[in-house]
Amino acid sequence: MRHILHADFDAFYASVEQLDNPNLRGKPVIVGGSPEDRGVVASASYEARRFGIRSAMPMRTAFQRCPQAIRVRARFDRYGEVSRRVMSIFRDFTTLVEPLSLDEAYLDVTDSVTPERPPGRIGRELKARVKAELKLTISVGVATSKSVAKIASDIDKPDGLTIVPPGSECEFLAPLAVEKLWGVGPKTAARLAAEAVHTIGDLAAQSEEWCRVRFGKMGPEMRLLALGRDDRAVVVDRSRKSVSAETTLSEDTDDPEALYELVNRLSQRVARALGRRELRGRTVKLKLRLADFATFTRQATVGEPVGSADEIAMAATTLLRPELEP
Ligand code: DCP
Ligand code: MG
Ligand code: MG
Repeated sequence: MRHILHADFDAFYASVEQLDNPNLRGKPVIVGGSPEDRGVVASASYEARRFGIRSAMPMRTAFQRCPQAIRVRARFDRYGEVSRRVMSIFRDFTTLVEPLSLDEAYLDVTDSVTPERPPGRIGRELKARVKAELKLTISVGVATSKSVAKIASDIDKPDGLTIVPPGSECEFLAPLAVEKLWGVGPKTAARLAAEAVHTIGDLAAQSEEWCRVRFGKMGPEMRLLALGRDDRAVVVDRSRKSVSAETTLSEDTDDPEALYELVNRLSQRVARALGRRELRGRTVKLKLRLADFATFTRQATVGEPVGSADEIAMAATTLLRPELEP
């Protein structure tokens, strides 16, 4: 049996801003673009969430909900620095660390578990070290698989520690909304709801055949996750092969101008990340996700390795253009 932790910072960008500027502490803080530029919320402090402010919401809506909110511009370099420090704390606990994004990672702590040091205790130690060294809180889920650990870390935010003891996975998952499962987006959830499947328990109760008939190959996989079964290993980030930036729009758009502008912004982020590591890239890849969550990629290998925002944006725009044609 394996013991997996999933750790994720609480309100990551907003918490870093509150840490660096004491005037922001205890206040509704939003990190993101300006309302005039159709900016969206990247991260909202828990004080701001009380007003119903959420990630990916238009900044304008956020200020309607909470006019006294304080907006700060994102400082990606700073978040990257905090991220490197937290990952290095994680690596003190185990070499098996798989970062998922700047603010979260899976840790396989199986080999560190002893009768005196059960997995839940390791989770507690991890939270304490991050708090002591970085003055920031993480939420941690402790389980026997990645899927359950990730769901667990999210369930008691902020500053949560949720332990799912071996054998109790089904019981833990059963009452939760089916959207909590990896790969179940709004569209799949709506199709499930039409069949009166609302909770993970509802899905777990269906037969493999039932799932396959309705959802194809994905069906039985979804069912296994609903049963708390997930054999995916924690994969250590080997030498970095790519640098990426992505965002989710709060509202779907097919406006070419808005999309080109977005490509420019993301290209700037990629260029900054490359610059920090003194890297350039030979292949530029564009990932698009449509309203129905269908995701596809287009890529091109360029003659001369690119590093600047303009070079990257040029290549990415060339990939995007044919996709916008009717
Ligand atoms: N982020 C973003 N745009 C999004 C979602 C997230 O730019 N649509 C950025 C800002 C977040 C960071 O990624 O601070 C981490 O994302 P999380 O989903 O972990 O969200 P938070 O850490 O902000 O909040 P939570 O406490 O829910 O984890
Ligand atoms: Mg987070
Ligand atoms: Mg996260």
